[in-house]
Amino acid sequence: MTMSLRNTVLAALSVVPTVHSAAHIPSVRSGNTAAPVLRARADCAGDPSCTCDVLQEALTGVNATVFPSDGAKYTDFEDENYSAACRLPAACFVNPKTAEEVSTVVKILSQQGTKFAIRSGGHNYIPGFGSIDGDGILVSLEALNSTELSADKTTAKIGPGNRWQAVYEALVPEGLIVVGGRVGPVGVGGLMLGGGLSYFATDRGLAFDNVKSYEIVLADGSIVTATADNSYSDLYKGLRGGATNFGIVTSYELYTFPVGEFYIDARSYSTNKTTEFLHAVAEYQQEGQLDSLSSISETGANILLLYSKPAQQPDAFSAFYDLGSYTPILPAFNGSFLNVLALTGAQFSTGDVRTYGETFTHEADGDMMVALYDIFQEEIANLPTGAAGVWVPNPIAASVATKGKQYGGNLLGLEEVPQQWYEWFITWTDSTQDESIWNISQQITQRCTAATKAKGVSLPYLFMNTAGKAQDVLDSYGAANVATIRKTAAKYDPTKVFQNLQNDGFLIRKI
Ligand SMILES: Cc1cc2nc3c(=O)[nH]c(=O)nc-3n(C[C@H](O)[C@H](O)[C@H](O)COP(=O)(O)OP(=O)(O)OC[C@H]3O[C@@H](n4cnc5c(N)ncnc54)[C@H](O)[C@@H]3O)c2cc1C
Ligand SMILES: *[C@@H]1O[C@H](CO)[C@@H](O)[C@H](O)[C@H]1NC(C)=O
Ligand SMILES: *[C@@H]1O[C@H](CO)[C@@H](O)[C@H](O)[C@H]1NC(C)=O
Ligand SMILES: *[C@@H]1O[C@H](CO)[C@@H](O)[C@H](O)[C@H]1NC(C)=O
Ligand SMILES: *[C@@H]1O[C@H](CO)[C@@H](O)[C@H](O)[C@H]1NC(C)=O
Ligand SMILES: *[C@@H]1O[C@H](CO)[C@@H](O)[C@H](O)[C@H]1NC(C)=O
Ligand SMILES: CC(=O)N[C@H]1CO[C@H](CO)[C@@H](O)[C@@H]1O
Repeated sequence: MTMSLRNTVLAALSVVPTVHSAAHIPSVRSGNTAAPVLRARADCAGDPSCTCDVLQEALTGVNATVFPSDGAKYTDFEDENYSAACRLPAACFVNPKTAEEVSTVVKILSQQGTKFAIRSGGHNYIPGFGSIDGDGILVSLEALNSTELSADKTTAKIGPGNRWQAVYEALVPEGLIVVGGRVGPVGVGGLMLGGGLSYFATDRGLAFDNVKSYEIVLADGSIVTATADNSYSDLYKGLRGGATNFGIVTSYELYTFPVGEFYIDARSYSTNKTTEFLHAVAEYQQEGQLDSLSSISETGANILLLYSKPAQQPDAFSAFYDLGSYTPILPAFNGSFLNVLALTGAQFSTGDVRTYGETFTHEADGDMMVALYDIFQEEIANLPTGAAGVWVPNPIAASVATKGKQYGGNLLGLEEVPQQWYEWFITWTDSTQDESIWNISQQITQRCTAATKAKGVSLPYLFMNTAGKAQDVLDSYGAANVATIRKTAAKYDPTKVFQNLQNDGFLIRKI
């Protein structure tokens, strides 16, 4: 690249001011100041590797690094994604280390019209969401990994590139915690955008119901802070459902709360008890879950009974105690939240495993749960050799919807009833099986959804964090919420950078 190209790039970048002030009028409304400079830019004419060079030049001397496909660390970056089916060969990886560097990256991608994908923890299962192949660039946020407590310790600013493990390791020794993921290795960035299911949902709603402010880089490169009551309050509200439709979030400021010891009871029930077990889950939803200190989570036959105070067999879990024999994973104990993470994190290996799953929702109903499990068993009997299925009901209390409303409202359109958010997934290793597994997955969702509709217990909501590639997640929030997301996207991204250049995602362009 020539010196004049470098100067042109740097000049272009310095023209657009970065905006920190919360009270500032959104710069997108005062016209895109970058536009005149665009004509003088180096024109990559859609060639992503040329854009990689432009990024490299612009970021020389700052902290971010661009990893070209022949670079030493390229493979490390490619391999970050959880599902091996999502480890795609981007034209290059760029890892900005500050919000300013993210802004530089967004301006260049926008100016060059180059396709891109955004990745935080890489745990999304859908190829092309947090990954992109050679026709685009992956913006990898893992260096935005700080966790900073406010001076009065009532909030923590958490970078999207964190894994929850690091967040909790920073907060729990202070006697504090935030509403976040249940498993240590999972990323912050994507989980927070989809809502975020934690062990505290019954008591405190979803993770994003507990955000005080978002710092986000918009399409024109401006860096804005959105809160419930500043001039970006519409953007703040939009981010409680609208996910990747507005920009790249560079920090989540979450309310903290005190945390002490938990009663931790991890056990597994024999598969020949599945019918009784699923009825116990439904019974827990009607009674035990009303005790908002309790939560249960499952992965296949393993279940974690968690109570957010020291206890001895709390009544909330009596539906499970009544089931009789089980195999303890560990004898029940009182322990810290970091003990909980050590237990759950160990359940998820990565290696070369490909993973894909989908979701659907219905009102709590034990018989329905058994019928759905039977459908799943029938379908996974058709899986090709080497593939396996895991069935994960997530019992959601009515209070999750209520708390969301109390904490400022979100755009998910949740109904205030006890409900099941299913999460099920398939693991395999042979890439030639990808298509047949995606097909079987869609078949499972279709059959299960039809069964819940036939019984009149279907709910429209689809949980973004566990949804499949063809599922209409935004549509499931209802027409009024879709209209809000559409309007907010049009206001903050009038040139449609995140609609048209973003590789894939739950985007408003699709509906
Ligand atoms: C083992 C495992 C355990 C899980 N446990 C939970 C759980 O307890 N609770 C729960 O709610 N979910 C859970 N999930 C689901 C999880 O929330 C999603 O996989 C989520 O997408 C992970 O976020 P990420 O940052 O790792 O993903 P990524 O794949 O990096 O990102 C997901 C999506 O968000 C976009 N994105 C990411 N960061 C940003 C950003 N900063 N700005 C704009 N767009 C961005 C990406 O482009 C992509 O479309 C789990 C998943 C796995 C595999
Ligand atoms: C590089 O990172 C350091 C530490 O985070 C920061 O102080 C410095 O300002 C960054 N440099 C640039 C040019 O962004
Ligand atoms: C955070 O990111 C920086 C830069 O990539 C890295 O050096 C550091 O090890 C990371 N910290 C954690 C806790 O992962
Ligand atoms: C169920 O499985 C358990 C353990 O695998 C076994 O001990 C028990 O005999 C089985 N019960 C029936 C009725 O098959
Ligand atoms: C946890 O601590 C409580 C209160 O000290 C105690 O009553 C209970 O027996 C303990 N539970 C376990 C499993 O040790
Ligand atoms: C998957 O489904 C599509 C659409 O129905 C079909 O065209 C394709 O042949 C299927 N592929 C496999 C491997 O089953
Ligand atoms: C984050 C993660 O799971 N990374 C893994 C991706 O896959 C490679 C190759 O199998 C592993 O080495 C990484 O640990």
